Amino acid sequence: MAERGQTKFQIDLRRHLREQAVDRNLTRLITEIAEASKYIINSIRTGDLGVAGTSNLYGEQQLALDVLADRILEKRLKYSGVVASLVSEESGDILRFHPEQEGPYYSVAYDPLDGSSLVDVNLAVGTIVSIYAGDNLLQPGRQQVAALYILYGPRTTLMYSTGNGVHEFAMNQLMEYSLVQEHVRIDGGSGIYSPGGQRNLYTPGTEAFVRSLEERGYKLRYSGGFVPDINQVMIKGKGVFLYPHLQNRPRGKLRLLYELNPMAFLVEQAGGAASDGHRPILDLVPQKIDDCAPVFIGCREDVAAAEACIAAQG
Ligand code: FDP
Repeated sequence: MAERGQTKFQIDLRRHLREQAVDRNLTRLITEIAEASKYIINSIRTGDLGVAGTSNLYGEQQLALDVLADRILEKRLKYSGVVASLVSEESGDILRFHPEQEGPYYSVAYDPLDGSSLVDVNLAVGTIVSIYAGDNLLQPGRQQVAALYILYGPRTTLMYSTGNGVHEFAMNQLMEYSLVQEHVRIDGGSGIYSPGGQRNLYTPGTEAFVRSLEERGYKLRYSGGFVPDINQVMIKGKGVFLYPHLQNRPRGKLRLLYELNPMAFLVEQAGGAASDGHRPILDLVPQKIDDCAPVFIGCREDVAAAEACIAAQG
């Protein structure tokens, strides 16, 4: 098993998927996404940072980069021959295809460029992907067969799971993803917290939870980007991220299909937990592709403490 720091640069993503006995079509799908990310990185590094003049299904103004990243991924997925349906946070339309490859086929929900408001200030952003077998995208997250995110930071890293732990890769000088660490674990205890949303709009339960963390000396570590913030929990192996229900936004902000389900799958696979304050995120049954939910995600103890505060005070 590769440990962080003992980088096994000889193991690339495709080989790792093969060694994990991941089926050929799912391997193809994941490696197509990894290929697409190379073009997304290039766009982030050199592309237009301005607005596109369009808005997404949440009414948020789209950046030219949001639109471009979306197109890059859509094209790759469409021509992979193994995708039956896909939906992007940016377009909001379910696209259906006839998979041409023999064997199992998949459905994909993705956020091509999460953290758009960080692009102009040059902070880390990411791509998040959720994968189901078959063609139904409106399933509880527990039915996912794979999830991954790519973090475009000073380095580009990729974290994936096909249900057998979480594995971290880093892009090398040849622009290939090389294994850094297998079986990433969130078991380093607590100590850091990343609180999303406006504090003055927290409900009494969330406020009590955050106050209890502060009283115990937790350090605030919040970037404002969901991918880097979750990656911090993964790599440090500890801590909790929250974007709770707010007094004026009872469903929170983050999207179940594109953001919460894939991250909850990865975090659970790493031994952590993800809750909407009452139940596991992965058990929520989506009604619509644009459903949102509150989230408390990270080390098990902190998520359980959040649930207890919300049960007591709302
Ligand atoms: P962004 O709006 O910049 O795209 O869901 C997107 C997201 O960023 C997350 O990456 C981040 O955690 C959250 O929204 C930040 O939301 P606020 O702007 O409400 O703080």
